[in-house]
Amino acid sequence: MSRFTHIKQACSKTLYACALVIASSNSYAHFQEIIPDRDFLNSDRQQPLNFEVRFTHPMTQGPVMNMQKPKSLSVFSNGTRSDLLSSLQATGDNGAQQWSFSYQVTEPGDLSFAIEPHPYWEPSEGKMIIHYSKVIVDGYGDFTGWDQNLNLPVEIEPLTRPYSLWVGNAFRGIVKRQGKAVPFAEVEVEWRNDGSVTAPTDSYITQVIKADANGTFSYVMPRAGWWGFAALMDADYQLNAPTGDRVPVELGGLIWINAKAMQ
Ligand SMILES: [Cu+2]
Repeated sequence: MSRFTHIKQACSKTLYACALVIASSNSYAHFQEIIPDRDFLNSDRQQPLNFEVRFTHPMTQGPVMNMQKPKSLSVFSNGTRSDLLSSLQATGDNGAQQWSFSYQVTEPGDLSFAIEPHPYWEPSEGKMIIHYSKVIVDGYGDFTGWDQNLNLPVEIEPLTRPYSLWVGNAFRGIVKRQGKAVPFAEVEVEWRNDGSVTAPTDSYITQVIKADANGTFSYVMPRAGWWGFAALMDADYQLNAPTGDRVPVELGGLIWINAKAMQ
């Protein structure tokens, strides 16, 4: 999945950047990012959480794909769901639209933020892509709710508490589709590169793992920062591409995990 060269039309930054990517990489993956400025809240005089939302290739730091306003954006906490769509602000330049939003937390309890983007047409792969993405924030050390399923069509259910992790910790999860574990599901992993690491070969850009017979996987995070885990599978339906053709659909269930250095 998503292992084909990006063609120029699909890259929306500059042609120069795309040409570099085409020349240097034919095996990097799309990831729907939803990244907060921190993964914990610990003081009662807390500033709002600020999120960046974009569709990109994290390990190669781009290109950024143009992203329509998402279909849904929600926060789940203490058994309730709140719609955050109206808080989204468009950012980014023309042709590479991104989004941001802020959220003021008012009570203790883990917060699960989830986004459903509109299907993205990827001409180089001949398919539409929908990545359901989530990230979980520790709300004042309450530690309840982090393992709740959000009933996304494809979802990674964390077996490891998905925040306050050290570098070298393993992240474990179960890949689920419509609430059921997916045996041997494919999971792609990328580090959200800050520019400090260059992959020695293209094969290092996206790590690829498979879940076991119970849909469970594990990955040890070797570096501080944000890690994206994307469980990928083909949808059992097709969609109309902008070309007018009926095309296959790639579904992704993503979770973002932050690891901190122990120092
Ligand atoms: Cu792309």
